[in-house]
Amino acid sequence: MARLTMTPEEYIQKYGPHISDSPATGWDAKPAPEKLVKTHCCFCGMQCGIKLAVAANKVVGFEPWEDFPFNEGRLCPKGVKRYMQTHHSDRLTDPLIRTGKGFRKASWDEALDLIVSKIRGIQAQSGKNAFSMMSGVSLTNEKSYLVGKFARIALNTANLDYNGRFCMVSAGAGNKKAFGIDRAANTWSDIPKAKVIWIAGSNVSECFPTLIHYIWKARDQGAKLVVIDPRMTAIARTADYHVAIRPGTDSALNQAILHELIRKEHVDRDFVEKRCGGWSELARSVETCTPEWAGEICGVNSDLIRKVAELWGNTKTSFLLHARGIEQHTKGVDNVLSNINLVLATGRIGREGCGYGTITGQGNGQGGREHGHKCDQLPGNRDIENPVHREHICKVWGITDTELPRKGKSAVELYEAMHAGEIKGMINICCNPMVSHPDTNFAREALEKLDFFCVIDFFMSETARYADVVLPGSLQEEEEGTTTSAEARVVRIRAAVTPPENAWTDTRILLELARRLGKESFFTYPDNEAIFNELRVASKGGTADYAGITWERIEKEKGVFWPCPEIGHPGTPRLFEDQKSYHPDGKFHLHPTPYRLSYETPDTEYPIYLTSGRSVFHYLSGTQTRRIKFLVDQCPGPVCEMHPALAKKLQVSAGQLVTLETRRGQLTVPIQVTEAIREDTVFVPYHWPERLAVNQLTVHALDPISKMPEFKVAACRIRPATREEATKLRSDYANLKLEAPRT
Ligand SMILES: Nc1nc2c(c(=O)[nH]1)N[C@H]1C(S)=C(S)[C@@H](COP(=O)(O)OP(=O)(O)OC[C@H]3O[C@@H](n4cnc5c(=O)[nH]c(N)nc54)[C@H](O)[C@@H]3O)O[C@H]1N2
Ligand SMILES: Nc1nc2c(c(=O)[nH]1)N[C@H]1C(S)=C(S)[C@@H](COP(=O)(O)OP(=O)(O)OC[C@H]3O[C@@H](n4cnc5c(=O)[nH]c(N)nc54)[C@H](O)[C@@H]3O)O[C@H]1N2
Ligand code: SF4
Ligand SMILES: [Mo]
Repeated sequence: MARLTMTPEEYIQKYGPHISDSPATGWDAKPAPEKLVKTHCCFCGMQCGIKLAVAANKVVGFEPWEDFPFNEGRLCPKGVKRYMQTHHSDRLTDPLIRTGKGFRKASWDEALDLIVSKIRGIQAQSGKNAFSMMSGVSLTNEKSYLVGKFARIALNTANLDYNGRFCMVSAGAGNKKAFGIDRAANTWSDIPKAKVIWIAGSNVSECFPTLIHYIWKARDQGAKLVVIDPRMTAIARTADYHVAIRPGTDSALNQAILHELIRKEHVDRDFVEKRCGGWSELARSVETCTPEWAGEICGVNSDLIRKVAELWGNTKTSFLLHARGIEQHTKGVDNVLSNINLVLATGRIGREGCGYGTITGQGNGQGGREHGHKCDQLPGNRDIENPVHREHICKVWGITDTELPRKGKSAVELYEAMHAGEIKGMINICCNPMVSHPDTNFAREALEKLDFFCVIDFFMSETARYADVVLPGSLQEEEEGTTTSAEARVVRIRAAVTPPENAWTDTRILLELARRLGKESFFTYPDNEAIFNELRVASKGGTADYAGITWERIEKEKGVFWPCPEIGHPGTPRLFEDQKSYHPDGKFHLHPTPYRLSYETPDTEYPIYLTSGRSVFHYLSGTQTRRIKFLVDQCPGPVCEMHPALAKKLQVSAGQLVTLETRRGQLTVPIQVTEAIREDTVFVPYHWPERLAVNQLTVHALDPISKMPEFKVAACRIRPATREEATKLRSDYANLKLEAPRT
């Protein structure tokens, strides 16, 4: 048993409120912790170090892990409350099988036998690819790799995709096009060394609270800050320049900025000519993109565009960050490339204080997008259609090329195929599409058409309610493994406790299913470390090369940055130090990004822009945070942020219930009147299910390259809610056991 760093009395004195703050329902945790387990927060891509306090096989609290180099003990509101989910009374503890009246408990044998017979039946009748799998990147690297191999070998289906399709794929595709590698180019420690910080489409303060410290450090040293967001977020309020852009127009803004950089001779000619490919075509593409032209499109003052271009052009060091605000569009890849063009045109990359990075969203959004979770990908970020890449993986897995499925359908395309009746079965692990899928009414119809649907989760998510079989899986803190943080640091996840009662680890479930599907010989791992060691071999030679990373090294070095091709290799905190990309020609590739409209823009019928995102108090589909009383008290349900001028025009006022309508559906919410948003745009956070889901309203149109859905732009109209809608809303809150909005 590990020794405590302080006595139980000191612990309770210092952290008492946390350990006595028991979950909304269920056990009252008072025991003094017996051990502290150094691991990482299960939520966002920051992967903050945390010490979980454990007593009697229960997580009873936490302590800050002050010597973990990224967050140095700092945590956000979700991080400090995360431990309260572990033994929540809502945990699923037995397999469940659907009956005419709901679910009944079943034995593992019965549930697994049923799943296997359904897989066999569907595949025999409709072909291998009629059975599909959806996965998620709250899963560790080991589980992500295992899911990829399980789908390809045990299910032998091409149709596997993951929830990063809603999150990181536009950034990934843009990064691969420009750099030949998909990760942030620098570690966060370069941020304080930069003199201009540029944040495009990220609500950093609410979504990556522990990253803010690095930005403050840069500010303390005189850095200027530019924020591009339709809303004046907390970070935008502190910026030197806030560009309150119209949703869906970032590529036009960036084209005009590039136009200005060229006109004012701020381009690093030597860098673009020697180190980049495609400069003259790119320069030509922005010849007519004046600030006036972009100002009209983006709904911002052309002088402001000139000022930010001047700031970006004049600095010697800089760090550009972006997140889903620019990526979740039908032109997400173009938006990403247009930001990268600004970095490359000024040659500020691969050096101290000269950085670029997309901020990875989910806990393992980085590692989980590298090791074969995606419909078009094999481990090591290899391409499933590339014969050389296929050969390497076939060798590692001991199969022939004909046994390895080819490229499958991406997440939304899977749902379209389910809706069309082509895909008839699915296993869903770690994804809650009934909240997070665009156009949830369409997603529901698709789920209802399945002949068989299985969900592996530790809570009865809104999606699990549509399942035929629900298997009780495990939380991050119940298995050994690794994740890869947003700065590409591979870190160790420690098992603090074992799954409660009759729940199994996710790994055990997948291995047992593989065995029952007759593929045991491909899945003989004595422990999770053996899975990681196979992942190392599978990734070797790929761009996401983990070959030199061991669990032991990670622990000793407090994380190792990939690529790390050999044991003796130090890892790669900063990419491109040799001023070369990972493309075979070693050049950075510039791409013109001609502006095009979003899939749906406001018109006379639906005149208002609707965009969506997050609140600091909830995580994604909310399954994990809507059960924690403190977080629910802080933020019980969605609100519609609206500018006072729009409220006046619509003759509605603060707190009033309104109904938002789009061509897909409607949503009744209270209004939050705020000047911190454009007059033509409303914003709704998306963490709630069913009739509280903003995704009833969104479009499922996709970026043609990344297949990312356009969460960030839809056209809506707004009117006061009717009496029936208000009553319905109150019953929705009652069903969710929440206090209804006071209106
Ligand atoms: N509290 C909390 N933190 C989280 C998460 C969570 O659910 N809750 N989720 C994690 C995950 S998976 C992710 S992906 C990240 C997301 O992190 P972010 O991308 O930072 O968060 P979002 O709220 O999705 O969107 C960011 C901003 O984009 C703006 N925006 C909307 N449309 C546009 C546009 O067209 N252009 C520009 N420039 N901006 C636009 C919105 O106003 C919003 O402020 O957060 C991670 N961290
Ligand atoms: N309108 C709108 N919609 C959006 C977005 C937006 O900005 N606007 N953002 C999109 C983004 S960026 C994202 S990332 C997606 C996320 O969308 P989802 O993937 O649906 O979100 P999660 O809440 O992470 O769902 C994970 C589910 O798996 C479970 N789970 C978590 N960890 C584990 C685990 O280790 N094992 C098992 N077995 N289960 C686990 C949770 O209980 C939960 O039910 O939402 C997208 N949807
Ligand atoms: S910033 Fe992200 S990783 Fe850190 S404590 Fe908050 S949710 Fe967890
Ligand atoms: Mo995400």
